[in-house]
Amino acid sequence: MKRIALINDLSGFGKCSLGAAIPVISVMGMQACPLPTAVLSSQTEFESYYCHDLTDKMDMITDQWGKLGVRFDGIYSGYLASSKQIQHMLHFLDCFQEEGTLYLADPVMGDRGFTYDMFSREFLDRMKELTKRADVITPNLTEACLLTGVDYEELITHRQEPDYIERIREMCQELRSKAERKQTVVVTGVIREKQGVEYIGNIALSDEEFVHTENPYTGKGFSGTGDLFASVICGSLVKGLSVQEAMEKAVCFLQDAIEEASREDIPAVHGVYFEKYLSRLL
Ligand code: PXL
Repeated sequence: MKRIALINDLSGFGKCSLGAAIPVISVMGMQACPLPTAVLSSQTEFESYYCHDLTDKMDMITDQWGKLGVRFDGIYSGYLASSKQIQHMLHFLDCFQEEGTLYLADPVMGDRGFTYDMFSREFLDRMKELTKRADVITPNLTEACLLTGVDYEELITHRQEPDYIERIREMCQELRSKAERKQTVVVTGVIREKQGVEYIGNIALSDEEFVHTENPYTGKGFSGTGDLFASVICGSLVKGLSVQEAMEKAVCFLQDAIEEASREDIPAVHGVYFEKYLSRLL
């Protein structure tokens, strides 16, 4: 059975991080091996939350896994709570990243033009280092801007222009050119307007493929959708699907879950009804 290491936090509410990645990887028929970076009462966009940081436990778990002699077909890193945790993640890669291991780094740092609580200049520099080592990165548009130094607010003023997607493709190409390996860049949450209607899409660029998917936008960004998306991409690529197939699978899984949560007016921080659609990943 294929095996994927999941380095991410465990949040009680928000349907994100390990709470999203474990069910997705499991239903796709692979072993999910969680390495929790922190345990939180809820994700950090709730008004108040408690965070139990596990930074100093990361190497202990990594080293015990090393002693077991286990190997991974995939490694997926998501939310990292500090620059120190990124250093521990680099140690994890030194131990487990080998030929044939697909490493997906989701550079979780912010969304909709805002940065999360853990963000700092130093965090960004370390995250740039980490993403260079990945086979696949899945930044949302905010994170892609941070990684390339593009001004998010300025970029989105071009939303209605015909070359908007081309601009983002160029950002993908710039990110790829910085990587240490042939990297696939998947930018999520690309919103644009066509004839007064808003669409949300994802753009992927690899050596062989350029993929752009798009669906009508409900106007609301829900917690955990980026994590669910990255989990499906990781699982699909480890299984050997193409980037196009992986993106289609992720969209087919998420679109209805998002639309349903939108219709029911669920508070965005609580996340979407993904559980009802897990069977689409079987
Ligand atoms: O979904 C990204 C994410 C993951 N983990 C934690 C978060 C967030 C986004 O806010 O706070 C703890």
